[in-house]
Amino acid sequence: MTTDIKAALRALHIETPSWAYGNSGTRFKVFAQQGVPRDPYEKLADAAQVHAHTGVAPTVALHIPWDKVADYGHLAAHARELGVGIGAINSNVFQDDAYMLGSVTNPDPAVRRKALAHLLECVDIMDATGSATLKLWFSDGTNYPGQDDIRARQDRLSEALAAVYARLGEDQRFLLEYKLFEPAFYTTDVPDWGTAYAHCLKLGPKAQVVVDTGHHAPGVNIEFIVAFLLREGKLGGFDFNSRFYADDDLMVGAADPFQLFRIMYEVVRGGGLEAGVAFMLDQCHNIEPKIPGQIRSVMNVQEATAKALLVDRDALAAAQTGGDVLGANAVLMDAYNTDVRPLLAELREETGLAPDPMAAYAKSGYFEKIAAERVGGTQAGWGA
Ligand code: RM4
Ligand code: MN
Repeated sequence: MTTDIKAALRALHIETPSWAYGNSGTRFKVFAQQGVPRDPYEKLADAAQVHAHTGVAPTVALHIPWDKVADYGHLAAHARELGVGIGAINSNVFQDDAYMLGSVTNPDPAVRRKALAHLLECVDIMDATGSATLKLWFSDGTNYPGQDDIRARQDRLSEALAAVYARLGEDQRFLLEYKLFEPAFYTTDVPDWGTAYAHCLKLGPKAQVVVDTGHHAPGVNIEFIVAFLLREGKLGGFDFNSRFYADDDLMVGAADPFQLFRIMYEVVRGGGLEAGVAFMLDQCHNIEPKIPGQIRSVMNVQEATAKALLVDRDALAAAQTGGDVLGANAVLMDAYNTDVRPLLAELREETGLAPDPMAAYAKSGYFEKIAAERVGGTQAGWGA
């Protein structure tokens, strides 16, 4: 039993986002931190630290154009030298002046062409870096009733998605991300999993849905969405983070570790650990140090997964079939209430890692090194 759980935990890969290593903040203030990377190469070096101490974060998601470089093949080779690989390529059609009224759903065909050209360029970058995954998130929507034709915007979206889909290679896929609101306040063109699912279903197997845990209304049962999408073969991945109010981008498992456990239980239950689901973090560390913030987040996902793997599935099934409501609930809660930290410490030691990644990073001297070395230049942040 423990051997199986350990094997599953060793196989679990959590992808960190390049943008988590740069400065970020709110619309009120971005607080600069010491030692922050000045370019994508330095972001990869920081991500490699997270992998070095946790052993389960071997890939890094890029965001284009924040991670624009002259030679993507060179960047991928640099990543390999650091012991990590390039993960999902995140497109960005939300920061150009042209996109004020939308990108792929903009009423102006010239803007739509510009947005599509960027998405196709992202597939070129996938080719150059060996990435198999394109992540599409659109900030498109409207602020006022009557502002644009809701239905026509779906047609435009559908057309753009079909063009991107047609450009994908054999082993490439795209993940369509939904978000309830923000920056659009009245309608959003991909507001929920149902909209994303419908578009992906029409396109085929290389189009899947990505669940950003911060992109729902309060109280939405995310594990239900996960169970449903997995059952349909349409759960492409996660953008993990946690929220108290809106799209807070706080550390996954910090606000609601029980929700994370419930989500990971449905992943385990639905065979998601073996189904190529991408477990990505989409977070910003505004007030906490960034590398430890990522290490803590990776550990939180690991802990929730370990607890999910501990659920006694036979006992649960027996209680469920027997209509034993309290018994079934108790099986789940027993797993959730188990302290899995000793198991994870043991697992790390078995693979030659320190048992406590947070302490190991703090002792490594890496932060002192980057704080001293990374002086001058422009720190990376949103838009760079
Ligand atoms: C969006 C969405 C995307 C992420 C950007 C930075 O809200 O979550 O996944 O790439 O933010
Ligand atoms: Mn996201």
